[in-house]
Amino acid sequence: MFKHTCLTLGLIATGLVSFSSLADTSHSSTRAITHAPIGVMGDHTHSKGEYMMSYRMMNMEMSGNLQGSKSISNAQIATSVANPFANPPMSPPTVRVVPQDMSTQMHMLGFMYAPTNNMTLMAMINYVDKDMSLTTYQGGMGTNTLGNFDTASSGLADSKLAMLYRLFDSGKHKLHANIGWIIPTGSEEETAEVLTPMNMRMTMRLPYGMQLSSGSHQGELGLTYNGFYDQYSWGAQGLYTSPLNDNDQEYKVGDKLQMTAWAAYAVSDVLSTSARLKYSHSGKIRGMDSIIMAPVTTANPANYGGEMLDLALGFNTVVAGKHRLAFEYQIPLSQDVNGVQMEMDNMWTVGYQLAF
Ligand SMILES: [Cu+2]
Repeated sequence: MFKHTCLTLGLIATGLVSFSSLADTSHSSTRAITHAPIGVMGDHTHSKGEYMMSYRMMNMEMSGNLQGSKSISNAQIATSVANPFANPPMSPPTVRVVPQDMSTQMHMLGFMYAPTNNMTLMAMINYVDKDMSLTTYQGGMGTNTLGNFDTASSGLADSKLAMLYRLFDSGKHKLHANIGWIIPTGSEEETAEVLTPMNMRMTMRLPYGMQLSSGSHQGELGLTYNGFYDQYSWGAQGLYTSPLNDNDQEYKVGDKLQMTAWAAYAVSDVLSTSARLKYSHSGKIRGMDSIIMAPVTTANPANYGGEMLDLALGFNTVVAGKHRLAFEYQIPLSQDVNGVQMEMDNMWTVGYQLAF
């Protein structure tokens, strides 16, 4: 993991140096540094009458499992982690299916419009693609494995409408409020074929983490600060997201608090580099989907949420005066999950933005 991260960061740095020497003299009013790192949503407001389109792609890789903040092996999970749906001999006393790897890609299409100088409206549509590989242990006990299988889900995820309201703007310091509404436009009833401990192939509803949508309407409230001085910019954002209703399957995802702070340096007008810390805290799933009752860690609503601290490094560029391209690479510094959950390895976001 560490080797891979170093290699990737090295490649980014090499790319940065060659890019900055290529594109440093073009003059434009659009400076790369005026936007936050691309992983930050709702970071900036627009002036009256401005529009912006954006496309982001986010990729996240996970592998192995954590119990709290410590690694836990496959065999330990299969022999010691209780199955909350135990009903022997039909359903074993411990979890018998263990997640191995997961990758998530999210495509985000965004639109911004400012009807006044103080108010920017935002809409976002998301498409998500999830893949997970799992190992099934044989029968109700022991450490013999039956085999591996993959599950996948893809489609429209939750959408978002938001208003960014400017509270203060001196040019050097800017503060706005984020008020958002997340709309459950995706499905929370995705299914896939699984390999059971009894060596049967069955099509079942996928656990919560593999669904495309939370299924609930959610409210989001926050504050975003941006500061600018000379070749430097910095900022911070706090966002609190909470479901407003139980979904149709009678559960809701946990509340989520996200706090991030960043600093950026303008190598030139068209290139800036950034470093960012990101903290998030989210709660367990409340309630449950009575159709999701498999002997796998991800089927337990208590195995959701936790605390994470991440570090992200990135760059913003402006090409031909108005096309913004940006990249950010994120690794966890610490993870403390509720119950037993997969471990996040790394995440990256690439984005394109065009204002007109
Ligand atoms: Cu914008």
